[in-house]
Amino acid sequence: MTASNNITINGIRKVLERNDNFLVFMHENPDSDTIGSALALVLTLRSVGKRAYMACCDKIPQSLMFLTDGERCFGIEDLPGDFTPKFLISVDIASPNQLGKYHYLAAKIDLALDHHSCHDDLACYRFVDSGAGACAEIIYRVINRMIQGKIPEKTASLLYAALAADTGGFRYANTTPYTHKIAAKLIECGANHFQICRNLFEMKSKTALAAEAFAMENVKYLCGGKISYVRITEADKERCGFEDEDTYDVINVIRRVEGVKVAILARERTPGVYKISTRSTGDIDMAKICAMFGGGGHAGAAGCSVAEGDVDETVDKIIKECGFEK
Ligand SMILES: [Mn+2]
Repeated sequence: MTASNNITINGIRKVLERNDNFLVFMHENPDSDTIGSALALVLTLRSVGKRAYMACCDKIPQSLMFLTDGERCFGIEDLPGDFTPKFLISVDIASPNQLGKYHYLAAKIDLALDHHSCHDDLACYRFVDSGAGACAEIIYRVINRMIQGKIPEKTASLLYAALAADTGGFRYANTTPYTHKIAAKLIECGANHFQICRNLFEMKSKTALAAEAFAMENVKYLCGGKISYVRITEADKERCGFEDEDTYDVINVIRRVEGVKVAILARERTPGVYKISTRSTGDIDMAKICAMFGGGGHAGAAGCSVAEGDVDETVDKIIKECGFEK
C-alpha cells in the first residue's frame, strides 16, 4: 500500500542536522538512481561535517562504476572498523526485500526517501513522491535545503545521471517540467551531461551487446504481438558469454518493438532464482500486477522474483492480468 508521508523536506533537513553516522542503503541490482541518489546524499552529509557511508547488497555494475569513481563494493563488511551506523536511510527502495541480504535491517531504517507507488511501511520517517521521475528529485530538494543551492560539480553530476537514467533520457512518461527544471539547474552547477549521457545511453560493453543479440534472436511475440517475452537461463549466459549485469538493457530492446504494449524478461539471476522484469508502454499498471506476485515498482516498470519452477506459471498469470486476447 502507498504509505502517507510523515515528514516534510524541511523536516528531513532538521532530522539530518540533528543526527550523525549515517548509513545510506541502495537497492539490490543497483541502478543509476539509487547509486546517484545515495552518493549525492552521502557527499552532502560529509560536506556539512557528518560521517556518512553507503551500503548495497550487490556490487555496482561495471557500466555504472563511473558514478562511484571505480568503487564496486559497498557491503556492510566493507565499512571502516571505527564506524558505527546510528541513522539508517533508504533511497529508491520500495520494500524490505529490495535490501536483499540486508532485509533484516528493514525495521531499523530511520528515514525512507522514495518515488515508488507501492511503498511498504519502511522507516519511521517516510517521504514518498510517486510523481517524481527519479528518487534523485527528492534528494535534490533535500540537498538544496541543506546547502542552499550551492551544489558541487560531482554531486550535480550524480543527481543528473540518476534523473537521466530513470526517465530514459527524459523520454519516459514520468518526465515532468520539474524534472527538466532540476536538470537545467544541475547543468548550471557543472553536471557533465554530455559525458553522463554517453556513459548511460551510448557506451556498451561487448558482453552487454552479446546479451542483446541473444534477446533479439530469442524474443517471442505473444497475444498478437502485444507482448514481447525473453527468458534467459544461466546456461544461456554461459554459452553466449555474458553475465547477469549485462542483461540490464535487454528489456528496453524488446519493449521498443512496434505494436508491443508489454515487455517481459525472465532471467535466472542466481541458479534456480528468476527475476521477472516488465515494462508497459501504455496504460497497464505493471506495479499493480507484479505486486500480486510479491514484487513491485512503477506503473511503467516493475518486477518480481520467483523460483525456477514457477517462472512459466507466473509469466502466464502476468500476461493474463494484462488482459490481451491470446
Ligand atoms: Mn528510481
